[in-house]
Amino acid sequence: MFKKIMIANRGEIAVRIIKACQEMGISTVAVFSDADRLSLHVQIADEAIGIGPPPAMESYLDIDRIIQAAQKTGVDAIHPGYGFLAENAAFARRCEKEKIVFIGPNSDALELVGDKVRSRQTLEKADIPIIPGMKGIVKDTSAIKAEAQKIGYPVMIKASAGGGGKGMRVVYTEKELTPALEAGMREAKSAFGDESVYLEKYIEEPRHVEFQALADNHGNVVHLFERECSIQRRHQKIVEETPSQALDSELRARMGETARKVMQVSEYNNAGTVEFLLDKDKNFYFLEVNARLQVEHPVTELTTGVDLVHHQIKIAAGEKLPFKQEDLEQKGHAIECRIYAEDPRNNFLPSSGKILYFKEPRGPGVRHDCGIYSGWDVPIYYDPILAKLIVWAENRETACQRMIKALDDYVILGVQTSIRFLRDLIGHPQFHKGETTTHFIQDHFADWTGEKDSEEKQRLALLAAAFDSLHGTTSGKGSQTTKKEIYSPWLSLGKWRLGGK
Ligand code: MV4
Repeated sequence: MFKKIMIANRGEIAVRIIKACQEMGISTVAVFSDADRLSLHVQIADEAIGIGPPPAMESYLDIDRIIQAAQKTGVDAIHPGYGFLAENAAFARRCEKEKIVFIGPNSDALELVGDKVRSRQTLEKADIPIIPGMKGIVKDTSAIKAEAQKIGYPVMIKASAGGGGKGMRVVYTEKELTPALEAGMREAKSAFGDESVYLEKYIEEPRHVEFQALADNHGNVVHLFERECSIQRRHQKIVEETPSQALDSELRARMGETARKVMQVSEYNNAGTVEFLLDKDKNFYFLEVNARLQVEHPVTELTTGVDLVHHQIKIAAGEKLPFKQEDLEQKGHAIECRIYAEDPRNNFLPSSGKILYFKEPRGPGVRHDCGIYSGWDVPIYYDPILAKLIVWAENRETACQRMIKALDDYVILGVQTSIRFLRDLIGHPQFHKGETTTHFIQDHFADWTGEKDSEEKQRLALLAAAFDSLHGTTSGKGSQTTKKEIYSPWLSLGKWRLGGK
């Protein structure tokens, strides 16, 4: 087993991974940009090392600096978390070359699943259901027109290097095709440096259902059932849950077997997720592989009892999976809400500033994966996810009630957050019925304004914050690297302000 692991990430996911390492008796190295000197992940790691200026391109995305930091601290392995370098085949290859274990898939598999066109070709040969569409990239417009005719409108333009909805366009008639192609190619070029696009049949109002998989280095592959992630806003997931209300046990088994086959055919190892679109008639189509630990992994952990980060580390160290498919089952229901520093009343604009006060919900079946503390400044440079609130209960109804109560109990002052929006979302009758498609937010929350927290609740929370500060019950902990700067948020609270920037 590894002695020392570097976590090449920040925020709640770095904290999550550091804790897993500590549980396994593995020493941890955090990395931090200048904007993250005082961040929680730095404070809880055994060691921490600076990797450069705040912009991610010069720190968390800089392969040379990360590798140098790994060599300097003498780590055996690097866990990339999600985002940043997690799905970067060049980074995985570099780790392989430097004899540092990359805790994730091998670089060939990473490259294959990152190439939408090539993975469609590979998987189609293996009889995996893919969305009907083009087999390869064609650059000339008249040939693409003919393809669109063959597929049948509406069609969707996608970037070959794509993901995250960039370069995507829905086209309903032939007349719109050429301008949409040009726009899609321009967007793909600027987002991925590759203008290649292809066409697929457009699936209307699909559900997004993904299957978690684990594959060891000895050919064993299991799936850990599905996550329903249809509730998204601009390709950003907001709420995830498992089990999906759209699957029965027969469909679940078929999709799960398909997910395993995708992993086998791609010669994939470690943790990965196979995404499907599910149409109104319950046809499912392979969408893509997410070659990383995902933000929403905790709902799978709570319903299967499997710690995905532990297994990622064990697989990377060469261990065999200790369970078979038939050993795994889903128990109860789990829901996750992502807590962002953003203003849902103002087009979800990121909100930066100091966390003046922070009280996390607690209780049976409540898990809080968190990257912040009272007094910490939310930097403007990165994805504004602060924490994730995850609940488990025996059934969906109770899980919803538990989530609503937990959101009601959750206090963050100083920055705007999505908490109140999430509470209304989980409380919506359509959500209650499990009728969640990718159009949910658009259909039901397009012009949500919501209620503000009452003045009284805010005043009470501030009072509690002041009380805490007098008694020193909440304070940041020092760390190896930042010991000199032991920090008391209460000395630098500044002006008491509730709004956030
Ligand atoms: C689609 C689709 C409909 N038809 N492909 C969005 C992100 C990217 N990874 C794939 N996406 C979609 N691909 C076809 N042929 C609809 C979407 C889509 C979507 C998918 C999953 C979750 C939310 C979504 C929101 C809008 C569009």
